[in-house]
Amino acid sequence: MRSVLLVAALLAGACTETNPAMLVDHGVGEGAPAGNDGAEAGCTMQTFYRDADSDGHGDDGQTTQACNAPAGFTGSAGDCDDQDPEAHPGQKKFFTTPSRGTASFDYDCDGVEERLHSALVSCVVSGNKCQGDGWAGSDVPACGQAGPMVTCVKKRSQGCWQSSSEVVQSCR
Ligand SMILES: [Ca+2]
Ligand SMILES: [Ca+2]
Repeated sequence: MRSVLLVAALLAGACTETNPAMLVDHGVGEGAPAGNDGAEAGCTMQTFYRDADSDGHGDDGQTTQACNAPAGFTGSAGDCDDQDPEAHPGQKKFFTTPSRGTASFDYDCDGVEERLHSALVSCVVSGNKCQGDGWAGSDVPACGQAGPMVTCVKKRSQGCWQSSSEVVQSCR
């Protein structure tokens, strides 16, 4: 029973800290409620999401209601892999290995594994330049798969020339 009261008191304290109006309304003298109901009613309860990897985005499936974000929770939802801090909404970087928790390449949580390089090579002469780059062969490598990446280079003796090197496909 004592621990229950302590938790209630802590919750009431947390609420009044962020809502000074509560102190004016109920904290002084007459009419102040004996229990914590009045203080709790003054809080704006919000939904918070479990953020196990501390990347600032939480798991939509693990929520709690509170006045303020409890430790380990955040107000931002949409983390598609809450075991990998590199995977979260808004991620701009591309990766050559899958994420830790869900083993997905969808690091920006938009539901799609977006490839960094998605074109096959097509070297073309444009004016005095040889332009273009992409993958050699007939297939664009899948996420995490290696393939020959071609860069188009103009050489005086060979015209538009393809320089190839092995590259691993990055995705997000
Ligand atoms: Ca997270
Ligand atoms: Ca994505």
